[in-house]
This record gives sequence, C-alpha cells and structure tokens, in this order.
Amino acid sequence: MAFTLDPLPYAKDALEPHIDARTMEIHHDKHHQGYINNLNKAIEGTPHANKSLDQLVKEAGSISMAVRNNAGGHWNHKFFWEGMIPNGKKLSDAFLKVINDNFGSFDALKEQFAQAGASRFGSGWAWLGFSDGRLNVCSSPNQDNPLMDVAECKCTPLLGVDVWEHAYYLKYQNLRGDYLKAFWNVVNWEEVEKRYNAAKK
Ligand code: MN3
Repeated sequence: MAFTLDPLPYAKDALEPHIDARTMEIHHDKHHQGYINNLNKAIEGTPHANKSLDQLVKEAGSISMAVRNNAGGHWNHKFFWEGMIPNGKKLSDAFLKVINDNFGSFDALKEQFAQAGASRFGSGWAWLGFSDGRLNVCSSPNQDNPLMDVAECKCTPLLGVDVWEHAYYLKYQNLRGDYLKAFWNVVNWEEVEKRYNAAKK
C-alpha cells in the first residue's frame, strides 16, 4: 500500500512568526511529499511494499539507502508536524518536574537541545528522547532517527526538530541557533507528554 501525505494539523501560517508560512508550504508540500513519492517508488514491487512505516524505520540497517532515507524522511516529518502547535502548548507542572529531575532545569534542557542541533554537521535532526527510564537529548544525521537499528543514540523520540537548512533558511538564513530558539514557542508539550507517558509504560 502506497504511503500518502496527511495535511498539516494547522494552517501553514499558524506557526508565524516563529516558522514562516512559505517555509511550511515548501517543507510540507514539496519536501515531505518528495520523501513519500521516493519511498513509494523505492518499495514498489519489493517485499517492503507491505511493511508499515515503523517497521521500515526499525529495519533501516538492512534496507537500501533509498528506502532508509525516504522512510526516515516520512517518519521524521510526520512526527515533527505533530510536535508543534500554534502558540505552543503549556508545559504541565508534572512534565516540568520530569524535565527538572532529568536535566536540572528547563533552561538546561534547552541548552543541551540547542547544542545537539547546532553541532550536527550538515543535515539532520535533534531529539528529546526517552530510554532506560530517563530523558536524553541527541541528534541524528540525514533522515535517520533514534528508532532505527543503526542509530548511534537509540531511544523513543518525544520531540524532534529538523535542522536541515530547508527547515529554516528562508527566514533565518545561516542562523540555525535562532531558529532553534524560536522553535520552543511552538512546541506542543501536550503531545510530548503523551508520547512520554506511552514510552514509560
Ligand atoms: Mn525537512
């Protein structure tokens, strides 16, 4: 069964001014759609055609680079859109406590996350994840993610941010750090906490 692109869960200009409408339009309609088209092409007529997206991601190490990159691209973008919401969503006291227990403070988490995103050379993703009962921050190259069998940092992702230039260049140009700072204004903490509670079980 071919994969298809879901509409964004909000309007393209809904994350303004932090993420501009034109970037969202190109990113969702062209880039994300492109990963899906290429994924469908790469799996058509192969034994992978009947696998779920999660399954393809888990098997990343034993599938072709075309399937790995595009399955990762589809998974990561879907997760990215769902992790954001207009005006952000307030961090609950319960989840703030989890962050404080794991990182010392919310600012310390932000700092580690910014560091992970800034130090990822070239294109990739920064992640807040959960593994072994703890929250962690890491990054991955290209369209890899922490669920892949080949991941350097394996965990259940709770929040991910795209640090490919196409995610921020129109508005922020070379200032990846400013984009990463602005990202906090649109995080859907309710969704992150839901993911955390599911991962914890
Ligand atoms: Mn992208």
